[in-house]
Amino acid sequence: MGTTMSKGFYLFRVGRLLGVTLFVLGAGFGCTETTNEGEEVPAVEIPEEVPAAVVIPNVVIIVADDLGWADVGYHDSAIETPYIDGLVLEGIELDRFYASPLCGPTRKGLYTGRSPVSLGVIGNPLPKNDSQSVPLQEHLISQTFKAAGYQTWMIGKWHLGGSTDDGYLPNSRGFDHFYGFKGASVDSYSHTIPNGSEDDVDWQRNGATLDEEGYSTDLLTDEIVNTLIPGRDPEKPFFLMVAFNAVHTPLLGPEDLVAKYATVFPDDEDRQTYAAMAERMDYNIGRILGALKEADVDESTLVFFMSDNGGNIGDGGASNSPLQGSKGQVYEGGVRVAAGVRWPGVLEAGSVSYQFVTVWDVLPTLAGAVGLEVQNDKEAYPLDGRNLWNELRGEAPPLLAREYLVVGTRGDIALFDQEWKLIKERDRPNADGAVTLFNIAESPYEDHDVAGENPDVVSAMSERITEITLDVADQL
Ligand SMILES: [Ca+2]
Repeated sequence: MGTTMSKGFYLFRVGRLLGVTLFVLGAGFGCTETTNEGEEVPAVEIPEEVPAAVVIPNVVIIVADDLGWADVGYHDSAIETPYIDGLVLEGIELDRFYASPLCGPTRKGLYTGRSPVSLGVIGNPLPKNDSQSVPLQEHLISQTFKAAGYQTWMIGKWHLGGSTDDGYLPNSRGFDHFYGFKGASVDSYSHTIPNGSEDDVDWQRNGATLDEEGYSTDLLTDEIVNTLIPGRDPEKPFFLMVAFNAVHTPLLGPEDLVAKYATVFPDDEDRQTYAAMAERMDYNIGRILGALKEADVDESTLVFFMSDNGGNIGDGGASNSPLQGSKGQVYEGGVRVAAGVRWPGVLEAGSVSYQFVTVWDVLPTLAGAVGLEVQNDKEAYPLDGRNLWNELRGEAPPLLAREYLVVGTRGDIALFDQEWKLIKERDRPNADGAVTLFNIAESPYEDHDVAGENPDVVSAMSERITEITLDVADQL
């Protein structure tokens, strides 16, 4: 089922594009106002009924950490996630959204629109040096929005680097405000790095380490709903990145919710706590959506939701059923994740897109949705992602997958191309070099290997893997 635009979209779009253009031009003359000044431009009429408040839309990206495919209510989970369900079902459910199987590589693609291979650093940023960080010459999503006059806020998990050099941290990379932590995960209560001492606090606001009490998911949301949204400059739009540490390990959940899920999953303590973390995250997503409504910007705010990788079904308490595999693996359970986009003033509720979308596409797609051009150096650092806004809305026919390559923790690689998914397993006992091929739309649970029937496809895609990964072969 395709999505149609609401009646006001065309008028809205004219006003919005004009507003952005005016701002960029005005900035060169020291002008800081972004209000609707359409009448001053010849040959374009801005109807009076277009409210100034929606001229330039806000953009909010919410990233869950390690949330399993099967762990959202709209995928029939016993874990209650009414606000995530509402967010997705009130807009477009992205049924075939693909991330990397690991936190760091997904975030690299999300922020740059480029593949980790193109960045030249394919792994997780490291805690003791910056060798796997996003290189400083790369353009980030925050910089595109900042250049267009947006207020830019980063809340939660960074994990793009900065363990030794603050130049890699959000405040140096296009964000006006950063509240959260720079590493891979934190203890939800002590805000220290997992298994660290009490001195290993990774919790800060704009560079100043904080000693705070509270549950991290609640604290991150407090910053948004109590400070940022009410205290914003209403004359400017905002770009908000919210990256929760939930539901990543260490598993620590609010006691009342852990007790609730002890009756739902009586034989699995990890899952009880994981479910409690998930529901608490969902509750806080509801608080963010409520704050948008309270501020009367609900209809002028695009909200995009995704998990950064599949659920950790080992010691992480997650479920990806019926998809195969786990976080860290290149099987569907590691990379195909829950996602959706909501924009009440523009998108009609209740559609599902089966377009193949990758995390690399988020930057060009969301920028395109609000009429911005990505400000990257297109010759030196071209995007791997592309703007799929029309495809998602059903206004253009779906496109098959382009080449999309993901790398798992054990060096396994999957390459998507058109209808195919080739998996090359490495460094695994009894599986070294094993190759499987799936028509991934026909075999979404990876239970029908057709490698033997398609030797030419296997050969060609195997060669492409070697070519694509040539420059990073030493990191595999
Ligand atoms: Ca993750």
